[in-house]
Amino acid sequence: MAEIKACIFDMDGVLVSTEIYHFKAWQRLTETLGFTIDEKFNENLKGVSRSVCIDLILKHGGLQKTQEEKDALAAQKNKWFLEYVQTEITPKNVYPGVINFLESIRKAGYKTAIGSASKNAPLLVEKLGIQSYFDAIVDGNMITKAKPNPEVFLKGAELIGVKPENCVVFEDAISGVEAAKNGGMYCVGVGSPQTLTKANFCINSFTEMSIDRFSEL
Ligand code: B16
Ligand code: MG
Repeated sequence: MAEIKACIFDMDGVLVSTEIYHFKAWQRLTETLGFTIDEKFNENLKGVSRSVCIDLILKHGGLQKTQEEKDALAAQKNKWFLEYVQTEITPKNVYPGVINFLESIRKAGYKTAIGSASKNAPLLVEKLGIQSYFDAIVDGNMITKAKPNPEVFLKGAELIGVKPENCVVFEDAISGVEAAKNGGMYCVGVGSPQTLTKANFCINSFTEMSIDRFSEL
């Protein structure tokens, strides 16, 4: 395996516990449409852009909508998501072990970036106060192709000046793990190996990651 020189982190579900609020907002939306979604279906929505989520949800409910109607549904979901963010999200929502791990890898000379599908990533990064831990941040406003396309991670690698094969991506979503692998990167899954089957290996939490374990990669 090539030498690792940089870490690219997905945001929602990896750095911060926001996935529950995306899920709650999607559930609220589907209830207005007359059906429900469960956690298993929600795995398909993780890491995927808002507009692709709308298409997946409508297909799941057997509904067809015009583009204008889809845009209105996406806006409603985002309004509810942002209400949760405003009331629930503070720096305390950064997952355990994340800050320690970021500090130790940066001290050891690794570059760091965020590669998130979310158009709300800049707002969240600011609310969490974590901007200074990253050399580059790529968010959903800067890309045109949703994960599993590797665009978000390739752009991150380009901005920090590291080749894809020298990057490790941390991801919680099936689509995100596939994006990392499609980009020729090593991938650590954050979650269950039964779900993230294509990851090189999985962790449950960054409390399991020390600089020694990381260096063994
Ligand atoms: P937004 P990530 C993703 O962020 C989330 O996993 C996914 O649930 C969400 O639908 C997507 O961002 C788009 O987010 O509606 O805020 O633009 O995991 O790639 O950091
Ligand atoms: Mg994620």
